[in-house]
Amino acid sequence: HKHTGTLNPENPNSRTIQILEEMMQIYDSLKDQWRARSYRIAISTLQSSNDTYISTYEQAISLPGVGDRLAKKIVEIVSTDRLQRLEYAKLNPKDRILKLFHGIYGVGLVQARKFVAAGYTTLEDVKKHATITESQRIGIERYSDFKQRIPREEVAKHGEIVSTALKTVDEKAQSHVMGSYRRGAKDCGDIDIILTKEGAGVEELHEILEKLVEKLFGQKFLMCGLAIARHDDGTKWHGASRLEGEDRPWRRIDFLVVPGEEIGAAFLYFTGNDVFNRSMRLLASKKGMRLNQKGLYKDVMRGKDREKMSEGTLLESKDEKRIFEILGVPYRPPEHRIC
Ligand code: DCP
Ligand code: MG
Ligand code: MN
Repeated sequence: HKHTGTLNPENPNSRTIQILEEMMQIYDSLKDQWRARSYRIAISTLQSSNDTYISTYEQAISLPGVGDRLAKKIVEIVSTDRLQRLEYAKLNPKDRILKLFHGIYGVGLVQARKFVAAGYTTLEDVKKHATITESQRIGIERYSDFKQRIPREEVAKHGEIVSTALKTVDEKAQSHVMGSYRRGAKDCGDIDIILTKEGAGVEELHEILEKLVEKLFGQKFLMCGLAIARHDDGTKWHGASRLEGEDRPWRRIDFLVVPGEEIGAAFLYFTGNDVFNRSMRLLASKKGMRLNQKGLYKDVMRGKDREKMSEGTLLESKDEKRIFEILGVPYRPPEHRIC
């Protein structure tokens, strides 16, 4: 095979071409002639668009021989410099099994490695033979449900059901759908919801969460609880919810309980994405400040190994935009918070 992409670095699409060629060769070797052919056509189209850098979905889909799926792949390559599908195809069988196990709700990399080392190769093996928690068992039984992306419109419906139920628990409490939904994603991995109430402290909010969860179980909206973590910096509740209908998939839903005073910092944290959050925290620490899901602080005292000695003085926690301002960076709307 010719690697025209690497041979012609003049072409602004040479990186895209290179990755598409690798993918095409994999389809060739899998004897998937139909896919290999559509990749071949897309590659030759890109090779002849020598003067235009194809970087958006609209540009890609307008190329002859490029359909919806390939256009999305091109956008993925351009924006992340890689193609997940290709990386998966390049994994060896052992790593594929590791990835499968690591994808079980509540199973970390260490435990997934243990399952592989024990010789398990399927989810059934793990369910039958490994010692796992009740939540992990549900994670296996609902594996394919939890792996499916959730259409944006459905996330909105779950959000409305929660907010309606919440009003009956406490009419002053509020819920907000966060995560990838707030960033405008057209589908989401799970449903992230902040629960808050102006002026309420942690104890009151815990009570609200408890009543809300009970109510939503009663409505047969919540299907199971998976984890609850009570922290001083907000309680997290993990579970699964489902729209009405037996055959509907279970969706992963996360509640984060946030005191009204900390709503700005919590919005920033729970909107993400995670890489953007890391970059904001790094920026804060470079400026001698500290950012977490409760607020932005200055004068954080650190010991000799940079371990934290004190929280420092709170600069801002209520107003998301002010946090950007104090950090000296232009406000970024949620849709642009992807690194
Ligand atoms: N978060 C974070 N660091 C983590 C996990 C989460 O900063 N290790 C924050 C940023 C995320 C938000 O919490 O955007 C919600 O976490 P999710 O795992 O639900 O991620 P997203 O909602 O961003 O994406 P997805 O559509 O996959 O759920
Ligand atoms: Mg999410
Ligand atoms: Mn989540």
